[in-house]
Amino acid sequence: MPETADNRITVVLATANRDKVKELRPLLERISPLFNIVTLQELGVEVDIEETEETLEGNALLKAKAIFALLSGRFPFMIALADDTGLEVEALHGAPGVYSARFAPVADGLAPTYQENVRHLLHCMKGMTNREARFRTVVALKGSLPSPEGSFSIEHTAEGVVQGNITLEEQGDAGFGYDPLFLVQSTGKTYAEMSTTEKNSLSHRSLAVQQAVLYLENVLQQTHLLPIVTNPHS
Ligand code: ITT
Repeated sequence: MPETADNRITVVLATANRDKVKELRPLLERISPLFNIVTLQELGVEVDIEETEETLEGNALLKAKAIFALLSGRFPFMIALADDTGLEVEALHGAPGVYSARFAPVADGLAPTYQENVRHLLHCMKGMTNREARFRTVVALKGSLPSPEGSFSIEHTAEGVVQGNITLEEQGDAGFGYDPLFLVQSTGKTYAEMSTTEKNSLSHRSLAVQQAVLYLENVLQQTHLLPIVTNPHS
């Protein structure tokens, strides 16, 4: 079979967000014997993909497809893995949702900072007693894998959801984005009061990644690739 330098198939993390990468890496550790996980930064790629779809699924696929189209020529086989995440607040009818990165109003051409989005959310929810919310991640995979006959394509999405409540003020300074405002019902802590390991043990992102990993393992098993990939000498 065609091989990458170390015989593993390349998985490119199709995100420009380094905070996501910090969480994704340990979540993908389990498949690292099979796949070489690389970031856009490590590949020297700087790209701004405009998120033009109106759903997390749509934008996750859009990002995975764009990175696959850009980079698949560099590798015999590769998978682009994208993550689109939204915080959906019940009393705000699902906002900021797919617009979570662009929630606070800022001047044209600028992107709001995490802090500006957090303050804007607190402002929008002033006086609201219903503070129920959920974090939702859609992970999209777009790639080509080796098969005994040559290659085949994959395109898949997986979702992870966690229910919580929006706090009245920021709590904790770990994590990123809306983490200081998102209280996970089952723990009594915000994500920002958790270590990366603890957040990864229960987060929306980890649930989506687990589903995506299961899908990949199934595909490899069904196509009898698992032994080929794991044993480069076979
Ligand atoms: P990429 O598209 O390059 O992956 P992004 O930051 O634009 O990066 P999203 O559109 O998926 O990614 O994220 C929307 C925003 O939601 C993000 O900028 C954060 O403010 C917030 N966010 C995403 N995941 C989060 C998490 O686990 N905890 C807290 N906030 C998060």
